[in-house]
Amino acid sequence: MSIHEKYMRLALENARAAKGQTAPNPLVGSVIVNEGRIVGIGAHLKPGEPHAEIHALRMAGEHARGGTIYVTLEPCSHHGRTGPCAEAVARAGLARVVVAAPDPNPLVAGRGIKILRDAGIEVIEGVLREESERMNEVFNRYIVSKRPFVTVKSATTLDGKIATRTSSSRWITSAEAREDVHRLRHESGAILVGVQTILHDDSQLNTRLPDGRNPLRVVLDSKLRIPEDARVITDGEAPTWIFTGSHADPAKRQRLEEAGVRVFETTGSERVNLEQVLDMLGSSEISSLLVEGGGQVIASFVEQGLADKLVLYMAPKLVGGKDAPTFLEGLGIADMNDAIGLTGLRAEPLGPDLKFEAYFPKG
Ligand code: AOF
Ligand code: ZN
Repeated sequence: MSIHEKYMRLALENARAAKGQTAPNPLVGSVIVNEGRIVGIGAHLKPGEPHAEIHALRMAGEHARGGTIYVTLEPCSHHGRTGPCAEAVARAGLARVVVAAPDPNPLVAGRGIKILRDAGIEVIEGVLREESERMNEVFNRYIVSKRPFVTVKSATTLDGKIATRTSSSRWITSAEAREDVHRLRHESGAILVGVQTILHDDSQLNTRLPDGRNPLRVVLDSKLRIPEDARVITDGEAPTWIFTGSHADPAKRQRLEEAGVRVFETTGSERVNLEQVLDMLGSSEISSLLVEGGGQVIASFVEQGLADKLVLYMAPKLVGGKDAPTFLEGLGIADMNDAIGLTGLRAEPLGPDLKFEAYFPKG
């Protein structure tokens, strides 16, 4: 491992430590090294608070002068909630800046690097770039599209079933896999299901982890069939938003709103318009959305090219049955040559189960 990779790895580790608390901002870490000694370390912890480089510069003080700063993301050039880091780095008299990935934020996008080079500072780009980009897959999608990064999550048997032929589904996967799901919820800005899932399971859609934070709960319910005593309405664990189509009962809508739920009517169709849902979430700075089902809702996201990533837990169990459901319903693909090709497939054991992660083709 090169010396640059060694320090960049430390910066990445620091950045990652804040996973789940920086949204909609990226995860960013920074390390300052002078004459072979680490003189400053920083991470971005929360929107509105200083960027990683600023924490590291403050720690380094005068020891920054003449040193090298490692940053996992191109230093910013804009006046946002905080000042431009590229200028702060230049002022502190650093000799060299090592950057992992460029900042795709249209307000930055290369301008940070330019400020540094114009100030006569040596800039080395691309050290552990892929790792930084993967760490910020959510931010990278949100900051250019202003829509959340959409992760579809499901849990199946080894023959791909999400329930038996009689709809029995509890529990398919192990406690280890279920804990991982709660970590995913903790890291997500919002969690989304169709009303069918609420009718079937009365799901709470909360994070059951010590110190876990609950995502915003979103229910797609074109005709407002949700029971008024559903737990997502009465338990007060987290805000709940319901999206309907254009044919929802106004009296029921009013009662739900009086119970503290926000109800949004999407337009153009009796069905819920998913693009409008994503736009609304994005405009509320929700940068990541976890779609947990059911099979029809997942199929709608996939068919419309709105899913970014699949997370699938598979248990070494078989239930069989041609009527036992899978996580992807809808009409389905007719010709195998048209199958949806996922990329970047990774698998990891979780207790007795396997966790798969893969990416949908870019829509
Ligand atoms: C960095 N280092 O640690 C972070 C950066 O609203 P602000 O002022 O916090 O700006 C947020 C934007 O700044 C964010 O969208 C991204 O482009 C950049 N975030 N940049 O150099 C950091 N968090
Ligand atoms: Zn900055």
